[in-house]
Amino acid sequence: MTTSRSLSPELYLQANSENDLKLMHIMREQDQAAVPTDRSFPTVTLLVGPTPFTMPRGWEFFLTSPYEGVTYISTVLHNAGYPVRIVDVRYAVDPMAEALRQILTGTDVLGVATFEDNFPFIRELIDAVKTARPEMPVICGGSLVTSVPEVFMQFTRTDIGVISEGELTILELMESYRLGNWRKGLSKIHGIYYRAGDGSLCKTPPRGQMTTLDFLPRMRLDLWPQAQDPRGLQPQIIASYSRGCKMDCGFCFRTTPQVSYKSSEKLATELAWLKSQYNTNFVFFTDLTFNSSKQRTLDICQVIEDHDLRWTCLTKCANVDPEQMTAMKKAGCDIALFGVESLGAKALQGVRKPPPRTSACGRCTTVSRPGSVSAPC
Ligand code: B12
Ligand code: SF4
Repeated sequence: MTTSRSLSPELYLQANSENDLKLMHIMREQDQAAVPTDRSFPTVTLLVGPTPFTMPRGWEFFLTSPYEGVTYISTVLHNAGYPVRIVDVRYAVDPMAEALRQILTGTDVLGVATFEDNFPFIRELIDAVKTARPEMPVICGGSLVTSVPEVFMQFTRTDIGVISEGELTILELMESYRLGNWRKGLSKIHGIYYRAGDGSLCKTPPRGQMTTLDFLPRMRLDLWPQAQDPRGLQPQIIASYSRGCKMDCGFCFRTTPQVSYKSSEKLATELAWLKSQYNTNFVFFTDLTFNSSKQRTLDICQVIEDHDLRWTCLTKCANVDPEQMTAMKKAGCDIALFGVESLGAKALQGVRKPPPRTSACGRCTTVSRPGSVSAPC
C-alpha cells in the first residue's frame, strides 16, 4: 500500500506560525469581548446557495439548518466588528434572482460557500455580480474551491479562493482589505489563490490547519436570517467537536484532513451556550469520526450527558465497542451512523483502507445491541 497522502500535501500542514498564533489569540479574545459592529468597516455578505441534495428521511432539518462552516466565518467577522449578513437562498423560489437582489444592495465584499453540487449556480452568480459590480471583491471558500482550486479559479470570476480552514485567513484578508493593502498585501496572506493585476493566477504558501479547536469562538447562530424569521431558529443544529480524520482513504475528500479537537471544557462551554442562547435540543455531530479515540469518546459523552441533549453522529465500525455504545446511548445518542464501503479486503486495500478485522455489519449490529442505539449500515 502506498504511504503517500491521498490529498494535496499542502492540506497536511499545521497553522503554527507566529502570525497564525496571533490570529488564534485574537479570535479567542474577540469571542470573550466582541468588537462592537463598526458601520465604517466593509459589510461582508456570505452566500449560501441552493443544493439538489435529497435529504434522507429523518434528516429534513438539514434543509434549513445553519451550515457550520459559514457560521464560523460569519462569527469571527462579526466578533471582529464587521457588519455581516448571511444570504441563504436554499429555499428561495428563484434562488438566483433572490441572491442578486440581496447581494447587490449593501454589500462591500461577497463571500461564497462552495460545494461541488452548486458549482453551476455559483459560477453564474459570481459572473452576474462581477458584471453588475466589477469592483466588488468575491471571496470563495469551502470544500469545492479547496479540492480543485486551479479549476475553480479558472472557470469562475472569483477574486480570491480561500483554501481549507477559513477562520484565520478571512480575518487577515478582511483586515488587509479594510486598510487598503490588498494590492501589495495579498501575496503575504497564506492559504489563498488570487489574481494579480494582469489577471494571472497566483498562489500563496499554504495556511495549514489549526492543531486545536479551542481558539474557535462560540457559534453565533443568530447571524443567520432564520433567526429573524417569526418561526425562529430550529432547535436542531449541525455541530462538531473535531475536524479531520485519522484515516486517509483514497476516495474521501476532507476540507480539513488532519485530526484536531475541542477539549471537553470547550465543548461544555459551547453546548451550554447553544442551549441557553438558541434552545438547542438536538445536535447532528458531523465529526467525520465521532469515535476516533475511545477515551475521548467516553469523555465527550460525559460532557454531552451533562447537557441533556438528543444527538446523532457518524462513527467508524472498527472502533466501536459495547462500552462506547452504552455511554453514547446514556448521553442521548439515538442514531449512530456507520460507514461501510466494502466487505472485500481487496477493494478496501484499493482505497487505502485496512482489511476488515471482522465483518463490519455484524460488528455494528452486535455492539449496538447493548446500548440499543439504532445503527443503520
Ligand atoms: C454536514 C455535511 C453535509 C450536510 C450539511 C452541508 C453543509 N454544507 O454544511 C449535508 C447533509 C446537507 C451535506 C450534503 C452534501 N455534502 Co456534505 N458534508 C458534511 C460534512 C460531514 C461536514 C461539513 C461541515 O460542517 N464541516 C465543518 C466546517 C467547520 O467545515 P467546512 O464546512 O469545510 O468550513 C470551513 C472551510 O471550508 C471554510 N469555508 C466554508 N465556507 C466558506 C465560505 C467562505 C467565504 C470562506 C472564506 C471560507 C469558507 O471555512 C470553514 C471554517 O474553517 C462534510 C465533511 C467534513 N467534515 O467537512 C461533508 C462534505 C462537505 N460533503 C460533501 C458532499 C460531496 C456533499 C454533497 C454534494 C453530497 C451529494 N452527493 O449530494 C451534498 C452537498 C450539499 C451542499 N451544497 O452543501 C463533500 C464535499 C466534497 C467537495 N470537494 O466538495 C464533504 C467534504 C464530504 C466528503 N468527504 O466527501 N453535507
Ligand atoms: S475513515 Fe471515513 S472519514 Fe476517514 S478518511 Fe476514511 S472514508 Fe474519510
